[in-house]
Amino acid sequence: MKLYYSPGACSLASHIALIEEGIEHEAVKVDLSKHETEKGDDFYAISPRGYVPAIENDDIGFLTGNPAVLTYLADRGDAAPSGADRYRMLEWTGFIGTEIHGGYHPLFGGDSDDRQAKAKENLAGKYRLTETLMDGGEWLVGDRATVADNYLFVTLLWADKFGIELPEALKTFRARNKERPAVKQAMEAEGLI
Ligand SMILES: N[C@@H](CCC(=O)N[C@@H](CS)C(=O)NCC(=O)O)C(=O)O
Repeated sequence: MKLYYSPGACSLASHIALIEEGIEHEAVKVDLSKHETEKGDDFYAISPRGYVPAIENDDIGFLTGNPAVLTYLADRGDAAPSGADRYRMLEWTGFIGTEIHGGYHPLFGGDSDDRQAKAKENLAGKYRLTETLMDGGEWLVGDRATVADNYLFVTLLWADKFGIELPEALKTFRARNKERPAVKQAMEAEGLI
């Protein structure tokens, strides 16, 4: 399987899943400022949407979009919960993608100071809500990490970078995730640690 990624971008969540599930893969680095792969190929020609993560595999062809890619990867291994928890995992990936990841756009896009300050406030509120919904649990769904945790974790690395106020439980969650072997390996592979 091929994974198109950019170091520290949301594609890190998929990278963690690939490693954790033991899925053989080739990670292809994309420079998002130029939309070019490390070999100099035009990324828009590979993926018209121009986003990472994107994966390529015989059974699925080309697939993009965090919720779809993460669920596909979870299903390829044994990390996808079943029953009600599967829908909870999808509920979280949707929430993280739209409410949290989407909330970073003014910060990534270098909007005005005022809009960035509002974005930070908004994100702090979403993280407080996340803490409340986690209700003291260690993971978002059930009693082990799922791909939704990978995605939340990646956004918490961004929170650090942009100085977003975080509840203690999410700081602990971030530290706990940093200790997962697959997280360490993926971060190393992306040159983040
Ligand atoms: N809706 C997409 C968004 C993914 C996304 O925003 N990826 C960022 C990196 S975290 C990206 O590739 N940005 C490149 C661009 O905006 O052209 C998804 O869920 O996968």
